[in-house]
Amino acid sequence: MALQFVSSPSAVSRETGSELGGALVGEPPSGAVPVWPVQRVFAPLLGATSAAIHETWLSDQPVVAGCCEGIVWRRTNGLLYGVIELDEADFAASAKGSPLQAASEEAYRRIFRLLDAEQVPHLWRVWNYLSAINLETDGLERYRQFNIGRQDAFLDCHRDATGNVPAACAIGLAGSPLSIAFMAGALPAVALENPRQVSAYNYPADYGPRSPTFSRGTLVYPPAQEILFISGTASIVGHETVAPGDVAGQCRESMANIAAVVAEANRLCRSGPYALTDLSYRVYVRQATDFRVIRESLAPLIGPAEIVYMQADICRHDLLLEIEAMASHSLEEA
Ligand code: 3EB
Repeated sequence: MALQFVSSPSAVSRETGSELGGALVGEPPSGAVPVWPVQRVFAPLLGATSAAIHETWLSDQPVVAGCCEGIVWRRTNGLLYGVIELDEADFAASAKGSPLQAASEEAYRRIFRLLDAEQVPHLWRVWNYLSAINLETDGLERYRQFNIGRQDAFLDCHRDATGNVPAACAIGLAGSPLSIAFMAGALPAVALENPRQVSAYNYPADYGPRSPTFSRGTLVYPPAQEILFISGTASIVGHETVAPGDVAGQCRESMANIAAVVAEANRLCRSGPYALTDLSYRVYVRQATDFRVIRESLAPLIGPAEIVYMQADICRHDLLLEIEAMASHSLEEA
């Protein structure tokens, strides 16, 4: 397969030239970090056999590297992976809302400028991390500040802020800078929504002055390949949190939502059907003490699939977990 996702407890020791980028999840490393774009997701792993996991996208196509306006990126034929980290303190003097709002808007503006310049205009998947995501400052929760900056950048850069929007997650990590990784492509994604949920870009104003700009999932098309990205998915039906305070109930609702997005993917995909048991999962757990219940609740629904669990904060205070997933199929050339 042209683009491959690999996960390993140790750093890829020597660069092979096929690395596009990835993430370093878990404890900060004591030694060297990879030279390719790596998103640092420093959060305690739960139930893992290693302190950290190196996740890497590998390509069998020639890879070109670049760095622009603080974005470290690599690209190959038809797709680009990049990472940007911004320090909110650098935006303290901004006239536009809070430092976080200004940093979020600036990060997305830079991403869109890069994608235009590199002619990979279609944002496929975005991984957003910020610190203290539920903290209210100046009367507005920080996640909601982030949503204002993100949506402003989409609108000002003449991007759709509804419908054709990327898959995403937005997660709180203690002590993290604003960190955004993204994958973009030359071909548009097929955006997926969930019939059980109001589209996030249509959430009512109860959840903040601006709606979040993401789809429930995307089908994306590297050459001869189809990848399914399922966005961060939580215990939300319609637009409301369900099963507050009930961690097993939130597991069931989250998986019912993922199953509904997979069903949409299977309606729209070009490859064969996707199944819950052949996705690879990342699960964000708000309270480490809920981990065992979550693992036991998910096991019968997911089977032996690859699952990485970590402690992190979810964007609504009443959500106890969030689950994201992905899978890849090769496409037969006609
Ligand atoms: C939700 O469904 C839960 O703001 O990018 C999930 C995935 C969530 C992505 C984002 C937020 C985001 O509203 C939260």
